[in-house]
Amino acid sequence: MLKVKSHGVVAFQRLVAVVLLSLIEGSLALLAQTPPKKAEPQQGRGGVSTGTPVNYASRRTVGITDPKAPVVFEDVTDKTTIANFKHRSGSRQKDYIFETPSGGVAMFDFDIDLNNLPPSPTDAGKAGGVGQNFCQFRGVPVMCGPRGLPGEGDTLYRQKSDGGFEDVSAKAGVNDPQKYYGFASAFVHVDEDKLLDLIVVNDSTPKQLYINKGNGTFEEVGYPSGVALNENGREQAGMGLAVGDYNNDGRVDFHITNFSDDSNVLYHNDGDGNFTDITFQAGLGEVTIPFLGWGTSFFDFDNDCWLDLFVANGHVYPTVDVNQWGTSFAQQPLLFRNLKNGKFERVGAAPGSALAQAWPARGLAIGDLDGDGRQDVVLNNIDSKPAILRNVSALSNHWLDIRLVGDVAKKSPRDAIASIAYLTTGKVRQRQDVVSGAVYCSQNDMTLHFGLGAATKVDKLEILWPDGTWETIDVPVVDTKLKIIQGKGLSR
Ligand SMILES: [Ca+2]
Ligand SMILES: [Ca+2]
Ligand SMILES: [Ca+2]
Ligand SMILES: [Ca+2]
Repeated sequence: MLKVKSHGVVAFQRLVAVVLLSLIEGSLALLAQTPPKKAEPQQGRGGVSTGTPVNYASRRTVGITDPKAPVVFEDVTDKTTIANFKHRSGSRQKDYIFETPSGGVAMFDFDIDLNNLPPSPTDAGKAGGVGQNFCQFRGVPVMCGPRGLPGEGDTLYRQKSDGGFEDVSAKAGVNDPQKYYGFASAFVHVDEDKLLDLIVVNDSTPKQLYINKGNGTFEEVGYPSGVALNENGREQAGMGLAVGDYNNDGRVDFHITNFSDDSNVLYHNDGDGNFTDITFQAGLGEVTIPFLGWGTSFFDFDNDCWLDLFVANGHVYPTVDVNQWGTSFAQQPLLFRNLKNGKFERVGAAPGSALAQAWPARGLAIGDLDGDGRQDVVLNNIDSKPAILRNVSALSNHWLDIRLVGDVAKKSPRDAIASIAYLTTGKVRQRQDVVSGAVYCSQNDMTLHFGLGAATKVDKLEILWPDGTWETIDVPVVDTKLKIIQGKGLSR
């Protein structure tokens, strides 16, 4: 655990802990859709589908700046003790796929068995080496996987009354007998029946959406819901997962990151268990193609009541830096502003600002590190130190942070996971869910952050607690953080 200390011009007012999780994952990554007749590996045991090979004269994932852009984030890493932390994930040359997922970031306020390895690219061409049958990406030897490597099922543990746990995966119908290459997952309310549902994002295999039937079992609806594949009926690399209601229609949508030479994907929740891939209509398609995305989160960086989108990027193949494929190992992060009309636009990177820098990023966590009402960002970067991105954008809009505390006696967890807060200002009704997981191996601050735009008062704040009960709270002030205890209202 590393603490972020107050330092120089960075006036961090609160003690905030940033925990860097050095996790090596045990597993790797159309409208109503139908399963493909047969899953066909597109590149033998290597990589994921990546389109037609194209050579570029320059990188498209670093050094893209806009001199006219305002500075949104300032990299303050070296002003903190985080500067001394270095994450390391296996070899530089990345011979094996498990050297590439790296780890994540968790943010909260707290006052291999190496037998039977697949061929390694380093051994490629060596006489008698195990690398004689190495895997290729565009004709260049790379690590193998995930295709061709054994996957792993998923496990759901149910807590028993004696405090122990039992494995209910098969009984509940979430054990993933196909053994897809799972990356990100989240329990979240997909429909309005007050029962938590589950989405599992898998690498190079279909995504799974499990609807909670309320009797201890789930129904897997990935294909009929439209989230198993993209709009072209293709499996994608499925790394990170953002959950949030970006268009303020009261239903939670999904944004999922993918491989380079493929776009990330935005699924709009149409209701009644239907989702539509609207990535390109929303402006999130073309621009994301050169990037290999990992952690992603919806958050309102400019406090205008509409959720924006952050994406951490970085490639898995070091060899991309010595080939002219238009991509790079370290990549700029992407910030997209919500244009309030169903579309997003990439926020330009002011030269010298954090958005102009390139990192080999993986994990991502969002939270207000300095309590100034602007959401900050922490990236965990493979084989290097993390990056702390302080939000320094113009602070003209109002905001409200809400920390929910559930009542255990009413069978709501104390951390209030599964709660939903609905906040109304004027004609805009925003929704924020208390979610654990998603992003990518990381945990955002579970404080719910609402941008209020020009509003200086909250017209209505409704809380739907995990036990299914509603509570309406009078909000006396804005531009502050409030704690709400189930059944007891505001607390100091
Ligand atoms: Ca549900
Ligand atoms: Ca929505
Ligand atoms: Ca916004
Ligand atoms: Ca801040």
